[in-house]
Amino acid sequence: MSTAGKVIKCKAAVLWEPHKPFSIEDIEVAPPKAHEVRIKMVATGVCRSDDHVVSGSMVSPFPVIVGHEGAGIVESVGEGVTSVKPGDKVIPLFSPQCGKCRVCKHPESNFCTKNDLKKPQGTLLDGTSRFTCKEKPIHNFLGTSTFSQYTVVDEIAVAKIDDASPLEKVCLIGCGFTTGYGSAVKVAKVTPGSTCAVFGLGGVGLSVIIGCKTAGAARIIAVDINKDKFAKAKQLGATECINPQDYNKPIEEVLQEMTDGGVDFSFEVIGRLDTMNSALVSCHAACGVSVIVGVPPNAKTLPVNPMLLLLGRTWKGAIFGGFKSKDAVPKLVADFMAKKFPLEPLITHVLPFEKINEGFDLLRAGKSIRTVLTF
Ligand code: COD
Ligand code: ZN
Ligand code: ZN
Repeated sequence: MSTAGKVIKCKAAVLWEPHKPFSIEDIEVAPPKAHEVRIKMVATGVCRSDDHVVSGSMVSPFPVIVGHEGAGIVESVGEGVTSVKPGDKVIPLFSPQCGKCRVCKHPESNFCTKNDLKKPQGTLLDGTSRFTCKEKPIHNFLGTSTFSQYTVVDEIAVAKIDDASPLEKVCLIGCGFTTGYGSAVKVAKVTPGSTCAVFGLGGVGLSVIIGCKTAGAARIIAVDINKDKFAKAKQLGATECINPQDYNKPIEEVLQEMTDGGVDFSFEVIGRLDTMNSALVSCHAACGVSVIVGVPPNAKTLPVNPMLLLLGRTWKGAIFGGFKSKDAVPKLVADFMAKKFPLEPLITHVLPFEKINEGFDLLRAGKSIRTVLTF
């Protein structure tokens, strides 16, 4: 029997307040309104930003259903939806693409003004949410809320992908993989034969390495204080791995000496101010490009000597790997299907959705690269 147009009762992981575990609840999901899409989730990754909501370091209205790295199948669509139809495989987009705002019309930029990331309202574009639980409205998260058996998203925040794609893998294209990979191929525009340094070898840093390798970098120097991360980094394309704790001088000096004055491209994928500075200084003073990928601590700033930029360095950053999401996600899935890059090495754990708290324990203990929850 079709569920279109009806309220769907299902399970979701609700966060009632910060610092508490996820609570699996029976919720109601209202039908999609005009220009909205209701999705049956099939798989979702566990990303650090979801945990930032739990810990309170990312501001979001409560109660909330988080999760933003998912993949699923369209259950029904609201009036006026043309880009997807029931039965389509899709990836929700936490960074949407309205196609009409100044940013969407800019040839290079991607951070659409219709995002719910900069000043989170916890709603869809119309200012409301489709979730209720125990008669209370439950907030959305980044317009995606993938920790639910069903979710509703705006049409500008969903991309149709290849019918044959394995959703329990390509869900990573919804956040972590794309953030890292795009930082190399789209934001830095890594060139063939170049030398790169990647600071931080979590799931996002490893995805930067995949991007550098795909772009044809000749040397990829992986930097981490945890040497247990080196084996996987090498497997994915790192040519050298270094631990700053093994040297009695700053790591930027080590990198400058190793690379005739500095690397061509450096990436900070940790989210620390000191390593953002090290990454900047380790790229060549006249022709280096340094990309900030990690999110810095709330409201913290970094003093910078302008001379670091005056000689010709470029310092930049981007959300979602600089990709215009609705255009790029189907292409990235097609590239994965064509074996242009792997996702499997990033997935260390697969758990049933009900074990979501276990997935977050693995993340907090540093035991997982990516955990995928399946519905
Ligand atoms: N020097 C070198 N390495 C270090 C240091 C240090 N001082 N401190 C920590 N590290 C290493 C750790 O050992 C670890 O291996 C790595 O850095 C960090 O890895 P993870 O697993 O903690 O992190 P990731 O890869 O999952 O993600 C980290 C980001 C910083 C990139 C994270 O903030 C993020 O996901 N940013 C995405 C930005 C974004 O677009 N957000 C919007 C939606 S998510
Ligand atoms: Zn994320
Ligand atoms: Zn836009």
